[in-house]
Amino acid sequence: MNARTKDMNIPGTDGSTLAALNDWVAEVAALTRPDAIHWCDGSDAENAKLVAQMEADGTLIRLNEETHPQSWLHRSDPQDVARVEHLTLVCTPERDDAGPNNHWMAPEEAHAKIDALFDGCMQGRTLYVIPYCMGPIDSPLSRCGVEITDSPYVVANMRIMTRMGAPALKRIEREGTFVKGLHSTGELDPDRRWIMHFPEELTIKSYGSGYGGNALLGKKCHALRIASHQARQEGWLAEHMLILGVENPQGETHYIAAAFPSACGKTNLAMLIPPEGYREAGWKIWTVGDDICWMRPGADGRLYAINPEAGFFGVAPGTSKKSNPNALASIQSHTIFTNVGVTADNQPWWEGIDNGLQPATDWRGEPYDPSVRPAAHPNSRFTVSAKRCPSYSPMAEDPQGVPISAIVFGGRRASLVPLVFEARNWIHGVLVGAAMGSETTAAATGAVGVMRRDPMAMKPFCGYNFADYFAHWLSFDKPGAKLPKIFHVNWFRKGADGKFLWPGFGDNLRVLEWMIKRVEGRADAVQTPIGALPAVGDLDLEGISLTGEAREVLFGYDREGWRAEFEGIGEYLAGYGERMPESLRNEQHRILTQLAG
Ligand code: GTP
Ligand code: SPV
Ligand code: MN
Repeated sequence: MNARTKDMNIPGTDGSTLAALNDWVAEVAALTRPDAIHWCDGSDAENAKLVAQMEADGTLIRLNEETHPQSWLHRSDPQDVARVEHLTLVCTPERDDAGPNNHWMAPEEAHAKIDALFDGCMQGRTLYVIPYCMGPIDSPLSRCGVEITDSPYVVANMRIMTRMGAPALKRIEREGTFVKGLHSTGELDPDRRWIMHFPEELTIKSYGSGYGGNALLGKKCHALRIASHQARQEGWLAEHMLILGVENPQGETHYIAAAFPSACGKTNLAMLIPPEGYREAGWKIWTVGDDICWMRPGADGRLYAINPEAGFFGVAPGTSKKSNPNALASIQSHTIFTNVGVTADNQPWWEGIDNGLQPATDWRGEPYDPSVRPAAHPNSRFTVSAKRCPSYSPMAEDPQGVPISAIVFGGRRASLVPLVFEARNWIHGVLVGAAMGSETTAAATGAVGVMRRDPMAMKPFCGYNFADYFAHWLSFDKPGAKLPKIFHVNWFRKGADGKFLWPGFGDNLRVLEWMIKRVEGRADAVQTPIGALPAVGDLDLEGISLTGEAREVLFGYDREGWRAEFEGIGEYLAGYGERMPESLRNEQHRILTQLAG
């Protein structure tokens, strides 16, 4: 491949046929002053070399080769275990373009601040250039980027999570454009840490963290924050959604996209195993994606979706043979585990794995003592190729994407919100998404279990003002559009005893079946001001037993409670001022009036 040189010692030496890329690498090298530059080709040999090097220096610990072939444990810095929302910035020239939903800094100030940290930060390290493609390499919906990092752990993860290496570089050279992501782990000092986005410049700069969404820049930084900005300009949607295919006994498949906030059940729903009766009848679930969805209208007016990712960066705790057998099967080999515990014979272990084994060492590398800390960090993760998932859909590689029949919003709501309801039309559906609330989880630093508004599960990920984002969503409702129906679910409603009232996991298919029947016009519903709810008898509940309390609250709605909720929603929307689309405010007002009447 032309003049591309590997492991060269002279920063800035020509590595691509694209001048813009070479120039940028040279500029970054001049600033960060690495000892060497390596252009990643994504090959097995390259990966083996990097892994061996990380094993030698302790970055990766080899797990039990017999039970978990080609699998490794990484222990991150204990102060670097989750996304850091307070240090994540959207740097638009105008503050209002970032909106009240983002932390903001003026671009010039932001560049100066973070470039000072990058100055000389790669001395003694290797600078890796990672060309990657988000989405199938031959899809018109895909977009490319290049991440520069000094972390071999990031390289190994990006290789699983994206289409990384030579084919991506070829596409970048053909297209001539790419998202620039500059990352350094720096000193891993929380006081010297920033995750900055410059949407107008298609640029990301991340310093001081090696963890997940802070460091694997193709994921949340590119595929959501930067992509949401591009999607708005180009007429598509970049969303924090899983995509799954539901195949009925007649062999027809409906694709559903669902937005739940971090650690609220996307991976689990995407890999769902049907309950026994459904399995016997011939129902199947196909996993297209578990975290991010890019959608755009096709020639027939329907929305077509791709999963821009190639792997899963999934929450480990709670993953068991019972809760998510597809995930467990996926991570039997060729997996990187981050911050889980290990057994005495070096098998990965986490709370809720339920495999009869006991942890010996916790995620900090200390002897396990449940009175000190859990064995696995609550936000511990596995990184694995989507191709290892038994339910991975062949359609996930289709360059045209899959047609979406239903969009689902949902959060963790211990009270008020019923199991499922349907929006009456697109505008109402956008309001349902905009009004989403959820209790916070360990996926980000900060308090856990606090209710907050998380519109469309995009609070931490929308790269621009939410008011403009809702207007963009509304703009899809135009003549000729055949838009999906919109639903809201809540798998996390709790009873008076504090326990979940709905069995969840595989049994969530009972709810999906009702949605599909609604899409096909074959199921009943009860109309209420908040939307259309199934009556208890409208869902197939054979094989599960629900208490009287569960039947009442999962399928009912509390008018007084919802009235207060809608007052809160009104206040929330008003916080965006004049920019908030009038039709959305009208819709909120219309429903509030009905609830009050
Ligand atoms: P991110 O990767 O952070 O975006 O998370 P996610 O939305 O993919 O969440 P995931 O599927 O990993 O689930 C997070 C937690 O929710 C796990 O502990 C699951 O066991 C739990 N969970 C998932 N689905 C259900 C469900 O239907 N009911 C209940 N009660 N818990 C669930
Ligand atoms: C999330 O927090 O929503 C994740 C994990 O999917 S991270 O990649 O860290 O964003
Ligand atoms: Mn996520």
